[in-house]
Amino acid sequence: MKVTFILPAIGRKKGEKYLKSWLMEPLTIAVMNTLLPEGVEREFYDDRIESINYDTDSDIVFITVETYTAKRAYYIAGRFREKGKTVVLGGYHVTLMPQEAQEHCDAVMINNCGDNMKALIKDYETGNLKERYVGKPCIDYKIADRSIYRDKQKKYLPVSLVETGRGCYHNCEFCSIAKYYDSKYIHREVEDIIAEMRSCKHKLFFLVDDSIFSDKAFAKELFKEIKKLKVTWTTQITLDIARDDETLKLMRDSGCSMVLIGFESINGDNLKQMNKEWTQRLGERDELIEKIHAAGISIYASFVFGFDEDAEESFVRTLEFTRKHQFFVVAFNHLLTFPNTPTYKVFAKEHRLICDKWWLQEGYTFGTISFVPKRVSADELRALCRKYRKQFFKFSSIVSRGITCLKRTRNPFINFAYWFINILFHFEVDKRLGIPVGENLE
Ligand code: B12
Ligand code: SF4
Repeated sequence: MKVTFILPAIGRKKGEKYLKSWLMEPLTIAVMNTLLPEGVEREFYDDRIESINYDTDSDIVFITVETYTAKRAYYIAGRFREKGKTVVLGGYHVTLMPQEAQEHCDAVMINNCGDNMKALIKDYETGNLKERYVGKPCIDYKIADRSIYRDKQKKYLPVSLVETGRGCYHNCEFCSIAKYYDSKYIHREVEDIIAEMRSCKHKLFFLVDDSIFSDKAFAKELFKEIKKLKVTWTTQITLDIARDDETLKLMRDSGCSMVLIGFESINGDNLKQMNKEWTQRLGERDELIEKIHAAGISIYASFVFGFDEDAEESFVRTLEFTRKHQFFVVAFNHLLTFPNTPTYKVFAKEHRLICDKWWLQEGYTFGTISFVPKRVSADELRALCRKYRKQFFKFSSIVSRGITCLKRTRNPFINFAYWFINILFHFEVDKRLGIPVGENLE
């Protein structure tokens, strides 16, 4: 019995390499590898960096699907099915759109794998494969087995990805995580996380949780243990962490040097529209940011444009805000109508979707707006995102923020990361835009 794992790529511009900042180790594959029963032979193709062998002698092909990779995933699934292989699809997009995915494979797995991985293998071996396996939020492994991509590790960015929990207890309307995990949060055992971190090659960690602070007691215990490892790490948090001085200190002392915060918008009405107005109740936003910075932790600030109040002045004000706080790095993304989220449903009801299934649309490119914004046109929104990214990542801005960041943290890893990431993003502003989704990958 042999299985093949596939991580599909988003797409590539003709003659160009895959976007460097997207090339992180595929933790999803390591976790699925861990959940396979013993005795099953396995192999892995990473579509971002290598060609897929469609003539493999595997019995089952497991493909992980995100919304941006759905078109490519369905193409790969089709090629394997032509060769008579059994194809199983799973992941975020499949959980959001199981009906659609089912048309392209023999079985779908919805939500987390859990025991379903073993059940599916058994069903296949006994000729009883079901069309649908439905899991529930769970984390059921001790240490993710990365041996499946050890031979490719050099091609990934030198960061180890580890998950400490899954889900988030907030319910922002545009968010796939809120929908996937039904606004619930679960976490792993601290001793498993620490053992996994010890086993990782790179001592710079990205803890991939969406909200590591969802269970305060757990977070505090974890930070105390991470401190003993003497590593540097980063994660995604919500601003409420800054209200808890003790946790903030524990975080800093354990090696946390940068956090990604999804501010999304600085406009109160927009925050209300996305059900994230709770961030306004936390207290003075500027003060909370200052507290995080004063603790020696840098901020990767993420903003989303395209909500109903957004026009050019939102970009101007947001740029001023990012300059005032001299953020480590920012993302100026446009709103994405991810399938089956409340945002998607509202836009569909208001007949504002330019294309229902933009992720499968012929000729769709990364950065294309898939809905009709209220105060600007779709093309203007796209152009504004580009214009203000360019402003933030121009060299004079990189140098001035770099000096501030140098003063904030003495950590050499983070100082190196600052220059590396900002210069990379400077060049990637235009590289990202227009990547044809699902194209130029053979
Ligand atoms: C790390 C990460 C990244 C890394 C790269 C990760 C990588 N693949 O190399 C970086 C920072 C580069 C990145 C970039 C992007 N990301 Co990202 N990322 C994540 C993050 C935080 C963790 C992913 C992870 O490793 N999870 C841990 C694994 C173990 O969990 P899992 O993937 O859910 O897998 C479990 C199940 O889903 C299931 N499963 C998954 N696949 C399959 C397949 C089969 C066959 C089966 C049976 C089961 C199964 O089994 C697993 C174990 O239970 C997630 C959010 C999150 N917390 O998961 C977002 C997330 C996946 N990213 C997202 C997005 C949108 C992006 C970008 C498009 C952002 C952008 N605008 O540039 C890019 C696209 C990059 C690309 N695909 O090439 C979205 C996807 C939403 C969606 N509907 O598809 C997510 C969910 C974030 C969010 N808040 O919405 N990302
Ligand atoms: S806080 Fe972040 S992860 Fe949680 S629901 Fe909102 S956008 Fe999603």
